[in-house]
Amino acid sequence: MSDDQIPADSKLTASKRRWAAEGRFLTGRISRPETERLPPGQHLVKNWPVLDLGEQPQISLSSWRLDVFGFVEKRLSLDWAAFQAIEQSTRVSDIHCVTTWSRYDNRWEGVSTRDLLDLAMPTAEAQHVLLTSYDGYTTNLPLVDFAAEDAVLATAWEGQPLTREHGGPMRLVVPHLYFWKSAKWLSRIELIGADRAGFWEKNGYHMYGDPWREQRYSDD
Ligand SMILES: Nc1nc2c(c(=O)[nH]1)N[C@H]1C(S)=C(S)[C@@H](COP(=O)(O)O)O[C@H]1N2
Ligand SMILES: [Mo]
Repeated sequence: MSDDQIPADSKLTASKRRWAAEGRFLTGRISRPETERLPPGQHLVKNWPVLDLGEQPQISLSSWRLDVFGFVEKRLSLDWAAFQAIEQSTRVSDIHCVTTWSRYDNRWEGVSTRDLLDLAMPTAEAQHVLLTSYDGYTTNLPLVDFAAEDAVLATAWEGQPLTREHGGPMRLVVPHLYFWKSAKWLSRIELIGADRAGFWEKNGYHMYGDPWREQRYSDD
């Protein structure tokens, strides 16, 4: 959605203006010196490993939905056509998996998380995000990290539709956190106040997961 389609006095414009005034998502967290491109304890791979809980759900585009709810001014329940109608963005970023592999320069296409948030309009209470996927997987992260400039709800990788094994038809990509935060087969985005642990976070992984601080496990 471009700004010129929005009436000047709409709630959306007001909310965007409020975010800008608060500098809410301008954390500077994602810019790193080039010398720090490979985080500590990581090694580079050229392939793209598949990691998940073992069940890879098959979701037809006709039954696919994305629900956004919780602390938002406008709840969303988007079908595939509605999701495609949101402005599409391209982002190139690196993957860092907690199992120590990293993969550079992945080209993602889809909806930037900021464009989605512009539609849902988080309220002031919203501080964290709890994600739920079609395979039952859950994971959590702060709203400012979900809203990072290079975070994308990806439907394509390297110009091709995202394959089922990598989370197609749509997965989250939040490149500045370990890849377990990037939920595959994403179905529900809940805006919450206090942080709540997801699947791996309940099983010993770190609540935040910053690769440059090696926040792999909860006691790191
Ligand atoms: N829905 C869902 N998303 C998930 C997972 C999962 O099991 N289910 N695994 C996570 C983990 S631990 C990693 S490392 C990445 C792996 O993504 P990939 O298989 O595309 O490399 O997906 C993350 N997202
Ligand atoms: Mo992982």
